[in-house]
Amino acid sequence: MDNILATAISELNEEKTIELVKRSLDKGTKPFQILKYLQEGVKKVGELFESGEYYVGELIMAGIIFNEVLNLDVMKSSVSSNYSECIGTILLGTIENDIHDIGKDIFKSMALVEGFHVIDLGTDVKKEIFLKKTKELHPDIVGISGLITSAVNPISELIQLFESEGLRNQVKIIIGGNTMDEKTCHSVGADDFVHDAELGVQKCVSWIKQAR
Ligand code: B12
Repeated sequence: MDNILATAISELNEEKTIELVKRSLDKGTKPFQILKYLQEGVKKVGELFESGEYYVGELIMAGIIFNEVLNLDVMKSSVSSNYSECIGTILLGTIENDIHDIGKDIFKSMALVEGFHVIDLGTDVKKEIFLKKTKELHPDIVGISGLITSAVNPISELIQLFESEGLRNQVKIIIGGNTMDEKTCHSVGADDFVHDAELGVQKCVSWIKQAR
C-alpha cells in the first residue's frame, strides 16, 4: 500500500493512525481523502482476514480504530465545516440480520463531507423501521448496506414494501456491499448498487442534481 495512513490502520496501529489523521488534517488534507485512505486500509484488513493472516479479533479492532477516527473532534469538525448547506437527505442503514457497519460508516462519512444530511439507523435494521422513518422523514435517497447473502431477501422485501405503500417513486434506492451486483440490484428493484462508497456518493449527488 502506498499510503502510510492506509498502512497504519491495516497494521492495526491505533496510535499511529490517529496521529497521522491529525497531522494530515493539520496539513490541509481534505477529510474525504483521509476517508479514502482509511477505506483502503480497512479493505486490506478484510483481505488479510480472508487469506487467513488475520482473525476476527483483528477485524473488530480495525472497526474500533476506524470509529475512533470518525469520533475525533478534529475529524467531526472538519466534516461539518466542509459544507454550508444540505444538498439532500439520505436515510441509511444495514439491513436486518446483518451487523456489518464499517462500509456503511465510510459511505456515511463521505456523504456528510459532500454535504448530505445523513440519518443513520444503524445495523440489523428491520424493514418496518426503514419504512416508518421514510414516511416520517421524507429522505431523497434510501441507502441500504448488505454484506451477507442472507441480506438480499430482506432488501427485496423492503423494496416491495415501498412499492405497496406507494413510496417507491418518492425515493431513490442505492444498495452497497460486496454481495451486491447488477443482477441482485435488478432483482431486488433498487435504482443502483456500488462496491465503493465514493462512487455511491457520486451517484447520490447526480440523482439530487437530476431532480432539480
Ligand atoms: C469485517 C468483517 C466482519 C466483522 C464486522 C465488523 C463491523 N463492525 O462491521 C465481524 C467480525 C463482526 C463480522 C461478522 C460476520 N461476518 Co463478516 N466480514 C467482514 C469482512 C472481512 C470485511 C467487511 C468490511 O468491513 N470490509 C471493508 C469495507 C470498507 O468494505 P464494504 O463493507 O464492502 O464497504 C464498501 C462498499 O461495499 C460500500 N458500501 C457498503 N455499504 C454501503 C451502503 C451504501 C448505501 C453504499 C452507497 C455503499 C456501501 O462502501 C464501502 C467503502 O467503499 C468481510 C469480507 C470482505 N472482504 O468483505 C466478511 C464477510 C462479509 N463476513 C461474512 C460472514 C459470513 C460473517 C458472519 C456471519 C460470520 C460468522 N460466521 O459469525 C458474521 C455476521 C453476523 C451478521 N449477522 O451480520 C462473509 C459473508 C459471506 C456471505 N456472502 O454471506 C464475508 C464475505 C467473509 C467470507 N468470505 O466469508 N464480519
